[in-house]
Amino acid sequence: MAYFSNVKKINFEGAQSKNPFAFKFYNPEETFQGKTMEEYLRFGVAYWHTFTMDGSDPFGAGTMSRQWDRYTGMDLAKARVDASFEFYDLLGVPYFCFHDLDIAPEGSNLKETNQNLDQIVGMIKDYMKDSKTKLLWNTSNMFTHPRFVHGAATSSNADIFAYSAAKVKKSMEIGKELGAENYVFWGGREGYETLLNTDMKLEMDNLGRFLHMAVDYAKQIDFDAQFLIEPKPKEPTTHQYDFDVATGYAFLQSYNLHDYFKFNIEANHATLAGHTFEHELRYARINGLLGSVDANQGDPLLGWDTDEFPTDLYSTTLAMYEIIKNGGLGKGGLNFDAKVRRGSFEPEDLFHAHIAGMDSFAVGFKVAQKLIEDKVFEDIIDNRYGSYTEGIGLDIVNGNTDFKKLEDYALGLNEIKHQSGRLESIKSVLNQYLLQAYAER
Ligand code: XUL
Ligand code: CO
Repeated sequence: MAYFSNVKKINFEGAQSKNPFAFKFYNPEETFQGKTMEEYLRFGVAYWHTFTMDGSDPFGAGTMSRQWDRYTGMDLAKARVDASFEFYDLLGVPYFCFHDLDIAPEGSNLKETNQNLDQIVGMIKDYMKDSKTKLLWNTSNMFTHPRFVHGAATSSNADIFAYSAAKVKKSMEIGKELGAENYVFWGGREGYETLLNTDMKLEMDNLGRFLHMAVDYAKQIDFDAQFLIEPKPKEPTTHQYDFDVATGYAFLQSYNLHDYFKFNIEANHATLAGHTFEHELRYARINGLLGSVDANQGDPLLGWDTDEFPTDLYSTTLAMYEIIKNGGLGKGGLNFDAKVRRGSFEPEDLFHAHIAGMDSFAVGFKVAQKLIEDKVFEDIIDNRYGSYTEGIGLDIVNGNTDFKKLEDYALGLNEIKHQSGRLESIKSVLNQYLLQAYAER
């Protein structure tokens, strides 16, 4: 049956269009550096927010009106798969992502859960034969079930460590079966609530051991997906071990895992860690670790992960600046780890939300391209750090000096001259570029 019979294929109509079911800026066929916008941006739909979750929050019941919700159990899981591929085709989106639990219900034991998964994975595989939509990444949900109350790979209970390994093993097999381009590790419960009952060293060592076993198993089964760590500082756990990119990178280096992992960076996780989205992207990029993106935005007035669809054009522009500077995302993509608001309960809202997100990143992409083409930030930065291109600065950068020589130099300095940082002027130039993106249309 059709779940979205009111909706026709979403096409690009341009900035003047008043059709709420059309792209205004995302033109999948427009090319940049020999790639189409579709190939460059690699948008993905998050299965959990779009087909599985019902709009409930800690204070209230679900609100979403979803035709597939009249089914239960495996029938519901199958109806969701039908709905998902209808949605991908209408939206024309190239990728989707899921957790094991999003696609199939848990059975009464692990064996039964795996059998449920096998059935649904077979069905997804059949759909994928005719659909252009591919699997950007999959992952394992090791946070919802009460068995993960004390964590998964960092649980105080060794049985849960083993159970978690079995789940990730199965998920990797599923990833291989469906041709996943990446595999994500988000450790929602890998952290601690209080140090008073926590052996932090053992927990972190165990996480290191766990990830090494995952790397080994991928080799064994020839699963060539890029492994990604998705940092988040807190929520649901008070303190997560992969707090942010810098903390995650230190962890990977300490446990000799840095050759096997990159980062999946989520905007709302960045802001929860007290960083901007672009900070996390930059940190990963300059260390060669920018793998993929969970595209969303938080609410600066709230202190939790609101997972809103991204519409802030400053943020999408500065994010796309990092992504273009990175030469694109390689195997990664822009996965909308975002949910419609509880009040946006109609199925059509799922289209409006994705259109808003895709258009916002398309604008960001175009503005960032122009900023880079005109070397706006590059010129400002080259000029600001010009003192390192000659004289003592060049000696510092080339390693041709030491404290004694620097002291001699400093003693001879009479007057130190600075130049203005020009922040207000730079922000006004950024506004100009953003507004021009519209003016040119
Ligand atoms: C939770 C979150 C997850 C990961 C995958 O904040 O972002 O959905 O993306 O487990
Ligand atoms: Co995420």
